[in-house]
Amino acid sequence: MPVDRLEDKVVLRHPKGATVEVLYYGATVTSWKVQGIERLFVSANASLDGSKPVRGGIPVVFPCFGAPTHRDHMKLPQHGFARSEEWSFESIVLDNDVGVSVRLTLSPTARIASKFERNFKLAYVVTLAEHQLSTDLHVYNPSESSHDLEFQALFHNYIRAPASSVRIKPLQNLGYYDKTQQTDEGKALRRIESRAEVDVNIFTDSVYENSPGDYQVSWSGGEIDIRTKSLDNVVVWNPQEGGKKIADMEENGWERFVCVEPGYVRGFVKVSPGEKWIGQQTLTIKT
Ligand code: TA6
Repeated sequence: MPVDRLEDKVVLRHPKGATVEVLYYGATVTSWKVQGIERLFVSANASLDGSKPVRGGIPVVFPCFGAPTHRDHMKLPQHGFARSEEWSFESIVLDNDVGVSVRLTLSPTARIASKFERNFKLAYVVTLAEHQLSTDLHVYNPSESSHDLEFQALFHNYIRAPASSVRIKPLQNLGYYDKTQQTDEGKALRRIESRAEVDVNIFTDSVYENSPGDYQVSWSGGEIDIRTKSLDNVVVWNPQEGGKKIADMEENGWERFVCVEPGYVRGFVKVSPGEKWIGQQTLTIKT
């Protein structure tokens, strides 16, 4: 069966051997295997039972990135609610030799509405090809009033890779907010990226502006390329030893991943009633 619907997740299998697992909780992609090799990092201490967001895989960040700053988001936790709600399986979108694809959805529940009053409908399409994984987030504003839906969105990719040899490009000359350094007003320090290839050998938490949308993430022995649409920013994160303070991080887990997270997180996407927005990424195994 190319699509197995289990109690807590859906498993996609490509005829050429690749597999992907998507938890209904958070619509979190928790595994992506190509040629039998796991390409995503999930902490051995991650909770996969729906009690907290998954530490690893691809959590979906919506409608706020980090602590809320928009007046519509003020009651929400860090990174919003999408990663900690139960999504519904809607349909198999594609099932052929090229790709296998499913669509999950999330609409307001009483619990969400108690913290986020705007109407919305989210659809998440996960597509597995022989060497590729695509995730598309569709955000609809079904509101019948005149309220715009204003949000941020991001794919929090935990790429399995030896952090000490990871290099990310092209980010040179981009402006970025360095969240590891604060200004006197307590804001992230704005810098210009001077490096042709960015590493994560020290604690890194950088939010790039006006980023090119396509990235190469390489390390000794591997490379994953990321192509995106409608995502103006990319975040590069690795906590290094600070990862010891993250309760669900496995021992020295930060040595085994880099987060490269395409998103729209500087300012807000605004979707008018009846309109929709789609943010997309495709991860391709190069080596
Ligand atoms: O995307 C980077 C980031 O926002 C970091 O600042 C870091 O805290 C990380 O996400 C993890 O956040 P989480 O809420 O999952 O612990």
